Amino acid sequence: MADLVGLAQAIIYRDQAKAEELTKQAIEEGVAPDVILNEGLVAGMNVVGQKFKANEFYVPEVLIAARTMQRAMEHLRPVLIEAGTEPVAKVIIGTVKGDLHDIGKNLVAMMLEGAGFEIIDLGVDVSPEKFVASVQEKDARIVALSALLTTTMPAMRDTIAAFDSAGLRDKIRVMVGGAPVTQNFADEIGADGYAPDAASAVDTAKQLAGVTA
Ligand code: B1M
Repeated sequence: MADLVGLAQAIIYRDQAKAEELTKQAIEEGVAPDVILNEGLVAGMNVVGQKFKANEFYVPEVLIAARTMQRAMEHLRPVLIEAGTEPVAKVIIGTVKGDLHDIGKNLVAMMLEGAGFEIIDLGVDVSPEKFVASVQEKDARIVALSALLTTTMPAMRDTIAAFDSAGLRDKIRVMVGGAPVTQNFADEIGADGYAPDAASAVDTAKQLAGVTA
């Protein structure tokens, strides 16, 4: 019988082989893919996020848990697509222009994917023009900007200004984060949301998507 509690545990304890095995088993038994996603994988990642916030897990544990989930997702993704399960929302994420740091941004992307968001990752050193083009092309609702350098924080403001100039500002919600970024800075540049860490980024993205966190 499908073991979704065991699947969640496999994510929390970062047991990749078990996570893949239980995901395949649940698919073979005909469990609905959104149930496998929400009651197995996302439930596990939620606990990982809580443990990260409580300083019970650190960056390596979260990264490995997220990778475990991604391996399980490789089996589930085709079934989800076939079933037409809608993602929570589409998120375009990137580290802003001039900034090459991506460890935190990748962690945020993985946690968001773990929470059911569809992620379009533009990478690092992303210009305002590239963010604008991606929003136009992908029709995403949320844009997530990361910066690790005080010298690249102004690029967040420039990116929001570029959305304004392109007439896109009302169509999207912009969230910002990264070690030097604060709620005050987010307010100052007119961002819609801020999160201090990857687990809180999930709560912020859910709020921006209109989903109860
Ligand atoms: Co650089 N670097 N670095 N660096 N680097 C810092 C950031 C620095 C604080 C080190 C220091 O001087 N003490 C300093 C910045 C100082 C400042 O601006 N005030 C610095 C500097 C100066 C530089 C260079 C200029 C060094 C040089 O060349 N002279 C250079 C700049 C290159 C560039 O970007 N143009 C540089 C280069 C590099 C490496 C390439 C060597 C490497 C990056 C590798 C990579 O990312 N692939 C690197 C690293 C690793 C660091 C440190 C050591 C670690 C950063 C990190 O990955 N942390 C960092 C010092 C430090 O933090 N101790 C440092 C772990 C990561 C999980 O945390 O990224 O904060 P973090 O992400 C967190 C939160 O911030 C949040 O969630 C994450 C998880 O909880 N978060 C978001 C992040 N994005 C978010 C987005 C959200 C929400 C939350 O919503 C959208």
